Amino acid sequence: MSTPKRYTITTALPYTNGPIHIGHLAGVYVPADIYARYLRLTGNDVVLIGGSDEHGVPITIKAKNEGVTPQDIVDKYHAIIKKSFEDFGISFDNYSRTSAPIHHKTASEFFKTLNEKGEFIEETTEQLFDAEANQFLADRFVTGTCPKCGNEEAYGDQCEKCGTSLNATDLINPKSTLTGNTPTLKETKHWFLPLNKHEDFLKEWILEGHKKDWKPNVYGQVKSWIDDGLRPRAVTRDLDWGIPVPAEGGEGKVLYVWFDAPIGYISSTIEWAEREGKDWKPYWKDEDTKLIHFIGKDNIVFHCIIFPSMLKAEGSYILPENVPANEFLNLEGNKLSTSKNWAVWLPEYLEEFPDQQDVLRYVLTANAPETKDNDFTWKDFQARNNNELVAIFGNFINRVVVLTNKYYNGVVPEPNEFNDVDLETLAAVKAYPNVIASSIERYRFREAGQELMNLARLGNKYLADAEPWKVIKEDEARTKTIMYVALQIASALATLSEPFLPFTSAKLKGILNVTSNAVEMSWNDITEKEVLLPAGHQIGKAELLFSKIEDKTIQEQLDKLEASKKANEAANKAVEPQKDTITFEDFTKLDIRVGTILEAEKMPKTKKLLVLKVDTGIDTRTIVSGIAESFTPEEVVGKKVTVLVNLAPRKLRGVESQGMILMTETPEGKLVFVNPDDQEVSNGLQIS
Ligand code: B3M
Ligand code: ZN
Repeated sequence: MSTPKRYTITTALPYTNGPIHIGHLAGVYVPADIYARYLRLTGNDVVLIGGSDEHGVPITIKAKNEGVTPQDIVDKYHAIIKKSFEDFGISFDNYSRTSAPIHHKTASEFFKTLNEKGEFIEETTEQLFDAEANQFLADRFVTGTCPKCGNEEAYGDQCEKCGTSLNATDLINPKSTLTGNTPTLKETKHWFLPLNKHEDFLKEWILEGHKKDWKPNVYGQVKSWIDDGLRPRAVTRDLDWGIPVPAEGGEGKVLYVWFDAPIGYISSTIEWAEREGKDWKPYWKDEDTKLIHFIGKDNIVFHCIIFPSMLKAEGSYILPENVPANEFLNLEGNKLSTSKNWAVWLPEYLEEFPDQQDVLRYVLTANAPETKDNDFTWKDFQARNNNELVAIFGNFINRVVVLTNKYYNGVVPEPNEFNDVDLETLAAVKAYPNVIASSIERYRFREAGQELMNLARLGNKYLADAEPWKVIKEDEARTKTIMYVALQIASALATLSEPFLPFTSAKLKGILNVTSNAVEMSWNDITEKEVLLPAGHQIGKAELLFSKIEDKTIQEQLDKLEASKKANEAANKAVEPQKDTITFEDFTKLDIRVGTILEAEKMPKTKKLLVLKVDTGIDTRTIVSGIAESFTPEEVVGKKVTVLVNLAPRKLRGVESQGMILMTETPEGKLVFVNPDDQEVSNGLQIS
């Protein structure tokens, strides 16, 4: 196995304007965590860096909408996000935030260095301006049509549809997201990073240097941008939320969020090193260090073109060795969306599936969007849990532990002669660390996770074929050998599962009693050591590692999504257009009165009709109303209602209806009595 190295592993800094969901976990944090845990287990010097991205327009917009300060927003979500990462076992060495003083200092100094070196162009140009909001419009303050792909909802800094990075003035038909106004142009001064100046270096470094080892999706995107030609890019903004521009003429301006955020990786490393009494510099400046950025595909341009150009311009930093960006995860066939609440939020997941972090980690790894967008479905989640984690991994471990306790009081037996199957099995186990490692080192985490499951499969099959529960009746010596072999597999699983299923691994190590230094194993020991779990070693009692997920639980999740879908449809459903104008005389023809329902019963042999007795104030009369699918008779008795009393009587199923109760129907199809105080009744619903 390769000699130990130093690794700086960074993970995209999430915007602190909401909690995180399965898409974030699958695309960035689970793969980064698997990678970091694996590298630590194989003896490397690893720092896994994370933090919250607390600047930028989305945060100021959210604050504005909620009537609070941007600081309130970031404080709230930083705490929530940080906790989610801890809960899901993302093993950050440091999780910082870009509002931290160390970050402001690091980013300011970085800017000053580039400024002093003459790496920026200072230019006064006309930028989009919203006069009503008295605000320059960049980034998410402006939307318009993408000049590249025609997407009508592109933002001022990027089109999320085609991924192109844009300047706000590139947008066709720009609109302010603050007021909806069409912006005007106004002069303002900014600092620009001339990306064009770095084009040759980028071509040589990526297009020639990383053609083979970068993922095709990443390489392809980078190539198309470079081929299009790079242009200077503003790295400052006219905003009041962010890091003040540390230069003359920078008053009232801040650093562009995408300028400061990646420097956050450096600040977070410095914060960590200071706490640990280490020197941060080798992690960012030593040529032998491998810098790896884990990100989602929408961040490729920033990590492969802009940030490397900044690092190169500064001059003393290393460049990323690889940027294994993932594609997107969808949920039940639709794009994950915060605004549509089409997501599985991590805090909610944990409430509904307590202690089942590893199940989600496993499923997200098995379905990771590594080479193309991929779908998360609850049915697949259930199947992977029940058919793989429970039926294979959990079942194997449970059998081994239960039988060892039953036959040998939990003491690993002394093996007797190994037969061919035993020897082949033991040899196969020794091959797994390399097989899994090779997948992980090539950023193929899906494959790696499946190989781990294959090892459990091997164990499960070995036991099922060897049938120690039968053999014990006639051959005790053979049973000992079988159980010994099975215990070696269990022990390998305890170590090799750690990167993928850290909570399960810890539990399993506890059960096998291998947490003391004497027996604890590193990744490579599995291949190198003759014996993993020695005869005479005492293991603990069986505990369930995974439990079956029932259909009912899955249905609840599907129902929740269905409710989100309905709510969205309702929000999007246009109200009925207005009918033709009527005269006041027309209106006065209607005699509408307040009434009270006195009695109600179902019309026999119908689904929809209730026969009501209504006190109209004039009389008590019979009204047949089609509300039986929304109300039981008991529910409506005593209700005050609005009644059209002079509607010509008509017979329904032989009963004469003498008027009409006014109702409205919500977009979900539920009938509601007309009562404008009712929260279910929204403006524009027709009374009929
Ligand atoms: N906050 C964008 C995102 O969450 C951004 C990443 C910054 S990484 C330096 O997708
Ligand atoms: Zn586009």
